[in-house]
Amino acid sequence: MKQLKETAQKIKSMEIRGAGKIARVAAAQLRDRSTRIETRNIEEFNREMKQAARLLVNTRPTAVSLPNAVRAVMRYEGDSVEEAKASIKELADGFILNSENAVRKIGEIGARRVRDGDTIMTHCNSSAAISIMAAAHDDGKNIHVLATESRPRWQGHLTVKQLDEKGIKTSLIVDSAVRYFMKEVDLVVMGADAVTANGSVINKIGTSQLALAAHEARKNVIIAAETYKFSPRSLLGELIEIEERSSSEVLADDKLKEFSNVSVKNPAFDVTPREYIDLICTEVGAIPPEMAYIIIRECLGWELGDMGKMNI
Ligand code: RI2
Repeated sequence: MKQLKETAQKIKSMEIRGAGKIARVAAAQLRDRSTRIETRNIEEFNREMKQAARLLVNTRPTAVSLPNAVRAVMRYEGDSVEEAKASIKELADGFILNSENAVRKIGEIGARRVRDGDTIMTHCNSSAAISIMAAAHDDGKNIHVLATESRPRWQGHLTVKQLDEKGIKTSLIVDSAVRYFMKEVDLVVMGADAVTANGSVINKIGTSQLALAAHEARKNVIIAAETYKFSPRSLLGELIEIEERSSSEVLADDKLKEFSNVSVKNPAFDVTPREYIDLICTEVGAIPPEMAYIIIRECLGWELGDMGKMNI
């Protein structure tokens, strides 16, 4: 359990981060955990696996990719521990491979919406969004990216580093400059932590005001999201929980202590209504947000039936 707990802690602290990445890491952790469970009793094995699954799911509440990945692996079958382990390995490896392919495919599909000479604005650090920009660049399109810092965790620094390594011209801007620069923008490309049945997108805090500024300026907003970021539970009326992170990410504890009447609010995500989104680019195609329901039914249908049973 030690390794799993350590990884769970890294996901919590965001040493391991990004909705797709934490999903792949969780799948791999469940697979690795299963190999280390020594019992030959299937009931005991199942209990241990459930405990591991719960630990991973409880690390971060917003990114739906995480419970979706865990459930994808926890669908394993087997009457014996040996069979169960083989099934877990197949499901986990399959999920990871599909996920990597999905990010690549999203790049191919999304790049078709990028024109030569476009200025693209992005927010936070999304591997799916970067896949689109990288594919457009590889296609020989000359693009310029405006990347927000994405406070308080500065994921924008990762974005500019990754784009720089690919040879893409990028400007780092402060989060509050998005409307100032919107007139220069041709296209906004961002990632997602969750997509609900009604087509709303939950992504890094600041996404909704960026989308609002783009909408006002009549600029297209593309969300890059693998299908496993869509929320089957939203179909049952469940709301996506917005993670509230530590105040120390915004203001150091000793500074905060100097005040008597000040608190810090630090929601990590916000909700962008579908009206501000033109397209959600998934690995199975670029869809209008109104079609989110279809993705949930077609690609995650199994999950609905399993939800009660899994109990995680
Ligand atoms: P990919 C991140 O969350 C960002 O909000 C980003 O847009 C989203 O996950 C998707 O990232 P955080 O872990 O899966 O930084 O596209 O809180 O990499």
